[in-house]
Amino acid sequence: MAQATTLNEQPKTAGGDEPELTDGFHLVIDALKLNGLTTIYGVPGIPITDFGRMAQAEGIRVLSFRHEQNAGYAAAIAGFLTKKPGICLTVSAPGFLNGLTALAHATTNCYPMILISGSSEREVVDLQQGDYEEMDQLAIAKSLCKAAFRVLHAADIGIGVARAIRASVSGRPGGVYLDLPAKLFGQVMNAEAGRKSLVKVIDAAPAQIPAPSAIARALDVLKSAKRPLIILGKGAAYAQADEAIKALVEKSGVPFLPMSMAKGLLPDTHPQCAGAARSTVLKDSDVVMLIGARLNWLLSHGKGKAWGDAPKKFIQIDIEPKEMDSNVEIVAPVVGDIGSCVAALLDGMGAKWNAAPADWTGTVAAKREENVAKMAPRLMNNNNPMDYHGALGVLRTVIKERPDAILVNEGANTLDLTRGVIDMYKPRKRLDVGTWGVMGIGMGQCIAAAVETGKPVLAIEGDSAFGFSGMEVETICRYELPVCIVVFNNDGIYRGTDVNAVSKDPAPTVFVKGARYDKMMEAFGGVGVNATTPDELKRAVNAAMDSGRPTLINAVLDPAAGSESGRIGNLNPQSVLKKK
Ligand code: ADP
Ligand code: TPW
Ligand code: MG
Repeated sequence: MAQATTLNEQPKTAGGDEPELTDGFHLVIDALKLNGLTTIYGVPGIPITDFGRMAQAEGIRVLSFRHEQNAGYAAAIAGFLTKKPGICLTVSAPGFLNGLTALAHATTNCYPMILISGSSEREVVDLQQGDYEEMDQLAIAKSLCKAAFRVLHAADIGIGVARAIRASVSGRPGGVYLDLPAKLFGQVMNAEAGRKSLVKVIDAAPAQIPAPSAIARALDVLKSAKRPLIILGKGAAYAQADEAIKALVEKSGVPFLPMSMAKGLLPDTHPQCAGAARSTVLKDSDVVMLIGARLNWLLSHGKGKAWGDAPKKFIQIDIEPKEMDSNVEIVAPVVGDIGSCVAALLDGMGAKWNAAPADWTGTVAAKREENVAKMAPRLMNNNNPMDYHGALGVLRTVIKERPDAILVNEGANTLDLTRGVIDMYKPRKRLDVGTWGVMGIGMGQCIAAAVETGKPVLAIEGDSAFGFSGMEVETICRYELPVCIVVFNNDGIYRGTDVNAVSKDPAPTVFVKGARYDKMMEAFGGVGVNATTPDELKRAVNAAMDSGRPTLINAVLDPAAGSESGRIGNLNPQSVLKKK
């Protein structure tokens, strides 16, 4: 253990001057800066209020939120977008707990993030003597993240921050908790010793090169396929191996299916994209190569009705060896980082690789054209009140004309239909609810997307989904971020039409009818618009995207337009007593 912690009695310098001192506050700031971590998302309070001020004074961008959960979601998606851990800073117990949901979310989604939380004094917490905001935070965080560390001595701050960074980004990325007790911030030590105690993390996420035998095995299986399919997941988007992935897909000629946040890795309009032929390719493929996608519930666990009866062989590329065989047998596991794996596969394919069989690619293309044609007229309707397709037809064009904009999306029908309708053209432009389908990521993602990329953001939000983080419109106005929020207001969760037949209370899924979410944005100086037709919506969104001013458009939708739970109503348990 380092001992330089308590030292108020520093050795005098040669000239007899006072030695230069530093403290816990500045060592944490310096450790973050040394590692290129220059943005913090958080909420101030004891014991980190001054820390935020000092960090700002030292050139760190500090984004102060209205609720820690939203700051945490911002940090999590910053990690996804940048491959560096997003930093969330919270106060003790309640602030920590508010941030913890986002830390667990980051871990579940494989986003690198560090939750830094102030905490009460160990001596008091461990004896449960009732300190201000007392809680054994480290113990609670442990089960919800990849790693959890506590620093007790200023001289260990450099090591603590380095360990947190490495743990979050190496291997499968995820959330890390760093516990900093209040007393640590005020600890003083010699500045030179402090500087020396800091660690610049070298090669934080080392390349993991796949075994040549694993590559050969995977290529043999792919070569044997009559009806191959490539599934791209958000791990592939995270890896930032965009050119190599495009080359692999195009050289192989294999149809590809992007998972939600992998959309745009290759454009959804690419001739090999099978997004609009999803059920056909899942059912009829014989070899499936997964690249940074898990066979979890989002892919029906790789079995059952969605995958049809024909036997399948799975090739899986993932950095996490334990992911293999998690749901079905993986005949060709390729363990390594996606950049290295895809490069090795491309190399192994050599100069003469036979593209995927033309009868299969032709079948997939025909199915896709058929489905696209079927949807086209629905997207052009100008109904009043609007339905989802009428509104999305307009927003689809907005993204087509602005492929650099970032799309944030949450809700049920609002999520499922937006994902299906809006084509993405560039990597990491679509951010959404992720693996848990969690509501509330919206405003945190908008803020981080604008801050980290400098690009305009369009958020398409269910009215329920928006409510989980709606207060952050003030944050968006305060930092003057180029965010346009469209609330699909159908008066409730899934639909606004439920009626409670037995009392005066409203049904559990409905909200105040005719609510005006646009007024929330106006309350903080942003632009609010009430749009009742696709034409009005189009004008308002274009104006917002052109001006970059914080805007909220209340898009009035037919309350009867949606369906229960969007596309996943089948996951609802059924009661035998349920009335018909
Ligand atoms: P989706 O929801 O898009 O299907 P998942 O979150 O289920 O995607 O899967 C992402 C997978 O990508 C995880 O299993 C994770 O281990 C993997 N992954 C993340 N980053 C990398 C990387 N750089 N190289 C290889 N695999 C990665
Ligand atoms: C943290 C459960 C899933 S979808 C949804 C809820 C509450 C809202 C759907 O209504 P919305 O969309 O947003 O208005 P639309 O278009 O269908 O009307 N709590 C959390 N996460 C989840 N997923 C839920 C609850 C849920
Ligand atoms: Mg709704």
